[in-house]
Amino acid sequence: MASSTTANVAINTKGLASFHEHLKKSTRVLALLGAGLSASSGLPTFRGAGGLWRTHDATSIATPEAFNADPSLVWQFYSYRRHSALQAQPNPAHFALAELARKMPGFQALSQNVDGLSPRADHPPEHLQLLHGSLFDVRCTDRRGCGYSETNFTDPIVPALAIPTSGIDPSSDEARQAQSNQVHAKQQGKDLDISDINVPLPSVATHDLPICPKCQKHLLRPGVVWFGESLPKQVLDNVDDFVEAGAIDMIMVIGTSAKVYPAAGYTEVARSKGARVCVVNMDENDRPAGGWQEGDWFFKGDAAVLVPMLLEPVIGQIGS
Ligand code: BJW
Repeated sequence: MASSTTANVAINTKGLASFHEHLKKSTRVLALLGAGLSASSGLPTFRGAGGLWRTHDATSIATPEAFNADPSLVWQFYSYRRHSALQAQPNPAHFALAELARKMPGFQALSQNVDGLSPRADHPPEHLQLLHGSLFDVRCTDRRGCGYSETNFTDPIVPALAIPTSGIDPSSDEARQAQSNQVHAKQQGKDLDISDINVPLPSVATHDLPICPKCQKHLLRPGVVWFGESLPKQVLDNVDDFVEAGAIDMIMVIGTSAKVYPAAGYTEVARSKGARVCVVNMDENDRPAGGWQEGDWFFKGDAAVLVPMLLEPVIGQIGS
């Protein structure tokens, strides 16, 4: 079978042609998005290399139990993630999917990512379902009464959760240069990588963590979906409405290990509505939930390179 290679991708040209033919005929398409979509923006994935935060498996911190046991540690993890996400830029795959949403009214992206990069690529919100919430939503931990929630991009969200910096000798040339450029003292040092166990983690007292401004009693928590918690009802309803509205031509499964439910199960839901499956992943072992079927496509490589190429017949060439 004819194939060609470019940076970090192996392209099966016969598969690409048949994918393009199918895409051009498609009107109702789903995309299930995972952490691999943002990998080339510099954000780590959950599983495999990069899935460790200090000594902790990242998925073990993403639980209500971990937050209840050690809210300071969990908030430090999320403060680091908020800071990293704000430093990162959307990559060509985020922009390509956003453009597809503008060009194809029957396209819905179901994103497991909480990093805010799809919204920052101007992905139309009515075509983007944030299955696992957002790092930039926070809400009161009092589930019974308060009900407070807000969107919050402040970095750090409270001073105690600032990412520690290396600090610079104030008498150094670097510090003098920073002062003459009117750089704030806090910005003079380099961020320390507190995901590295060799970098000391400052201790943060519980009373210095974000407190709910409404009840002024309970802690705020990140507005993400942890294991054992329900996905946002409105988001689930929106996906159900799309699925119930008719046949689905295709689901693209991009940069996800497809191990977490109910998200992973949408591939089989789409198949039950007639969809063909296209997987974009660095790792051919990360199969779609339910396994491979005749007629599926698999494109191995970096989503940031492959997705714009795959969508080009509908979206044209996009700038980065
Ligand atoms: C690249 C690349 C590049 C790298 N280009 N590719 C049915 C069966 C069994 C269990 C359950 C079930 N239904 C529900 C459950 C329980 C549970 C669950 O799924 N457990 C599984 C582990 C088995 N699900 C839940 O608890 C969910 N809630 C729920 O169902 O409520 C009702 C209920 C409760 C209890 C019982 C029954 C029902 C909630 C799930 C919440 C998941 N939350 C997290 C954290 C979010 C907050 C945060 O970010 O901190 O979501 S966990 C984590 O995993 C995060 C991710 O969104 C999610 C998926 O990870 P993803 O995106 O796939 O990342 P990776 O790292 O796994 O994969 C990256 C991929 O990219 C790899 O394939 C790479 O090869 C690839 N890649 N670079 C292309 N450049």
